[in-house]
Amino acid sequence: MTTIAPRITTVERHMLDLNGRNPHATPEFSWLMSGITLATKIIASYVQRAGLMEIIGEAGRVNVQGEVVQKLDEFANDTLRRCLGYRKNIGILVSEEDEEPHVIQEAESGKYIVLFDPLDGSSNINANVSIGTIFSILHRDPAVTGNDVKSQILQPGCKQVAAGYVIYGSSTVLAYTAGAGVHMFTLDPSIGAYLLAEENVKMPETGNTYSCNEAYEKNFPNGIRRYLKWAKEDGGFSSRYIGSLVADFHRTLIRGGVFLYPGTPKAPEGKLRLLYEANPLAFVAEQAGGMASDGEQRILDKQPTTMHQRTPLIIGSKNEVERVLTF
Ligand code: P6P
Repeated sequence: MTTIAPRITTVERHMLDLNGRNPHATPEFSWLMSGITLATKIIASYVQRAGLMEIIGEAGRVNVQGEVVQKLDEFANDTLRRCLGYRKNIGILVSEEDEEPHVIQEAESGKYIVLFDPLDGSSNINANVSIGTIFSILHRDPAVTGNDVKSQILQPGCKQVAAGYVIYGSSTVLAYTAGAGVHMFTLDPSIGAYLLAEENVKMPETGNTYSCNEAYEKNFPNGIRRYLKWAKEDGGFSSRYIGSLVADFHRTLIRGGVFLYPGTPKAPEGKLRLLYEANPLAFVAEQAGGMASDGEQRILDKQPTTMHQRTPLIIGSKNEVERVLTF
């Protein structure tokens, strides 16, 4: 019998296979996700060339056609809106870049809400540091009638149907969950396909790495300061901080440890956004066996009050997050 070579699983094939194992992974859901994969492939091609664009003088100036070349994060935002804006089953788009949501389908057909940070950490691009796209998918809440768009959007993270991120680094990696584990894909740019790299990714339960911007340490809550003192003096921890959320989270998912972006007296809610940064990464973290808290409660239990609200974030290995909370 001829042995068939191991199956090449694209992310679209993987989502269809999930059908049944996850009630949300329906073919129409896969159609929605293909809008995200298409957009992130386009963004990846531009991010990889960003340095070159700088060299050939296109970025941030008027190019030969006389068009002003968009900043990369504006480009990423427009690309996501274009790729998602015409998928009949998407009703509302929420972007970190846009103050107001985009209603693209009325309630009956557009049952999904897609929220995203199109290019988080883009300030790092000219330092050639990995940056990323973070996305979160909700169902329109059938209990909310009429055009009250904001209350459709303001659902706690535990209601997410799916979530994930793409990290544009030495390779472009997509990690997503639809509630049945976390699965990772690597983009093969030569064929333009995300190929399955790892299924059911598990975050190590412990990890002796802490990740935070220690420049603000003096302003952190006392419990966090006590934890950092323990980690350095007794825990034998090492510190890793890239300053790009997706990169710091991806490392934490793979190697374990804890990422912290606490509040300070000047910014009591911290810097990171709840709806399209903390919630999606918290969903991924929990599906990989990790944990995510704001220091008081589970991130996924937080009832949002405004679209762009911020939240303190402690996310990573279960045992490490629990240890932080004991302080
Ligand atoms: P700080 C990047 O600007 C970003 O939004 C996240 O990607 C990153 O985790 C954070 O800000 C870094 O903030 O205050 O340490 O420079």
